[in-house]
Amino acid sequence: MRTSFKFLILILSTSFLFVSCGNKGNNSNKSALNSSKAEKVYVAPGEHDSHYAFISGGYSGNLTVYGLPSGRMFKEIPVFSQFPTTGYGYSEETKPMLNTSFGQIPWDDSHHPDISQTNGVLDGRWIFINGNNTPRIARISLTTFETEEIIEVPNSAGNHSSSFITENTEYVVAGTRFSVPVPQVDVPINEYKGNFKGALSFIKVDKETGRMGIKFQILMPGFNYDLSHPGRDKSHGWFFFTTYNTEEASTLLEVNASQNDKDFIAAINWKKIEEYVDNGGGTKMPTNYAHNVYDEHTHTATSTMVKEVLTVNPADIPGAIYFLPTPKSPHGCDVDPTGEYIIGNGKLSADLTIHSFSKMLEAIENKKFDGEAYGIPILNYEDVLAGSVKSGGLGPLHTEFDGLGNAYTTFFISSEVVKWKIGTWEVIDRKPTYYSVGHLTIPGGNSRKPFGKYMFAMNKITKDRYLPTGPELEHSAQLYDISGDKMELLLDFPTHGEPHYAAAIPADIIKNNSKKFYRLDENKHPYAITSPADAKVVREGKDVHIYMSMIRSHFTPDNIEGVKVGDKVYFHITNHEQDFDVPHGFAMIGANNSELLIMPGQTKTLTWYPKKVGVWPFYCTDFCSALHQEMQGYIRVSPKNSDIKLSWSLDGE
Ligand SMILES: [Cu+2]
Repeated sequence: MRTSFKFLILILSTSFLFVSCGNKGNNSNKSALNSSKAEKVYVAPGEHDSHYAFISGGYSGNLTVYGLPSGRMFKEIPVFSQFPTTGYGYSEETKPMLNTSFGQIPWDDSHHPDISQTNGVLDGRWIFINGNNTPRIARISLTTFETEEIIEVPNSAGNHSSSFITENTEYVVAGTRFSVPVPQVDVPINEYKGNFKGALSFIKVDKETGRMGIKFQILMPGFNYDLSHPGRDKSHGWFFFTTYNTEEASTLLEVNASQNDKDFIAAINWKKIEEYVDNGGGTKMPTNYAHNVYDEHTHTATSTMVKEVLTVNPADIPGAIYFLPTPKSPHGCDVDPTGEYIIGNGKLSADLTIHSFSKMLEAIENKKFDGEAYGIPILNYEDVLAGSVKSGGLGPLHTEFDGLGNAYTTFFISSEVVKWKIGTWEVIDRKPTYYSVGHLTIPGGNSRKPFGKYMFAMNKITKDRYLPTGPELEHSAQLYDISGDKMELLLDFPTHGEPHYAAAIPADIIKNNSKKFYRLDENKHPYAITSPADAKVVREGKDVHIYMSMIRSHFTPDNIEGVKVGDKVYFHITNHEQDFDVPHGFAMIGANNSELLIMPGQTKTLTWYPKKVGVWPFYCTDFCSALHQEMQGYIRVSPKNSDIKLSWSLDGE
């Protein structure tokens, strides 16, 4: 009685709280409880979100899929990190995906996803993302939502100005943040100046298959290449990179790399360099990097070491590269949908600098230069300046566009998003974020055709936005409706890892192409079996290969005898279901790696070392039917020197 009375009081006081907050007006963030905002993000049971958002996982090394406007998390796609949930990076088939010239690297720091494009419009075929720490670029299929390819990037370090895509997906670019000796050599660090190089890699993407290959690397002066953006429309054929540390300092960078009032945006005419390379230009340099490809039909990845890379010295291609002076250590580098404006955000500046592409071409035409750096002409700041946004904010980072002539820029230090008008540079609106915003994303907002409607900001710090979970809180994204003149905050939702950039796309472009299961008649895995009747166990010396089938709710074979301590047992498991959303799991007691999650029609292999004599169970980890608990079997492990014959039971025997 007493308890229910307390409960009633609680309900009354809570509803009072809600009402009073709602009445407080717009200056309180509690106004997000306002019912019209709730309706804008509410996706009723059984209904689908209108957009996909692919948010980088930062130090998770992965990419996470969310729905908009609900903010619901749908899937974590393992990319550069082992993922025990599915066995990615643990199964024999996926281990080669994480191979590099440094050996197996089970982790990375993933930053900037970008969706493939045709004619500057998101086409939803693939999404690319960079590994920042051990430089790599991955390609993920937006049919299977699986990582299909990872290419290591040699001569690079802190692969940060990546992975951005030209408007017909001709190239995905991978620019180094840290300059390093190229090729690597043991050298005193104080000999940095003039000796270190910044490699900007142009990775060609095959039109049909998406297969990647490094076409050329431009060996730029030893600055730090922070972010980049391809030209669009009229500036298609060019790529723009922000630089900092044009001082080429090698110590106390937080002071010494901020000495120059202006660093540069490097403008690179990649079509001109491509032509030079196609005509035999460039120098082949010996190197060693991994190229890992996952085959959807063998369900298996292979890793190949590549021994050579084509390098290009900017001095050999006059007229291909120019420097645009840009104030105060620019971070973000963004190009508007028309391709005319290149926005450099000086992270130590309050204002945004907007360069004009046509003014740049004119200055180049008239050879109006203000000196050069390592043979690369520097243009006059005033000659290329289109305007600047006097924002009054602090720490501008990144800009996206709504396709209606407006731009949106994040300000890290003052924690806000500022909306401004392209051409007049006037600030139209500003909204706070909670707290310390990094990137922001508008679906298609970095392409020729933004889809508008939503913008979401990705915050570095979450503080009081959710129930506390100890010292670590998930980072946060905040969703805004941008369909009106003023931005409207609709929703907070947590994101996994540290979200850097994100890509978002209307769901209609990809949802109908999403694969529902792998066809068994296309399964070319060398250890696949076509039906449970083909299940068998084969001994090859100390290796025992189990050709296993799984189908609701049974493993075939299920009771295996004749395995000995010191053997190496391979479970090659084919999921024989041909039905949407029916994976099975596999876990073996004492396995040193992971479990497996095997999709319908797929084959995966788990390696197990029997270490102890006895009878040991394995079971299905993914609840698959009412008799899921019965989906189980045993392996009998006998002493090393025993002579028990291999035997097993098949379906119904
Ligand atoms: Cu099962």
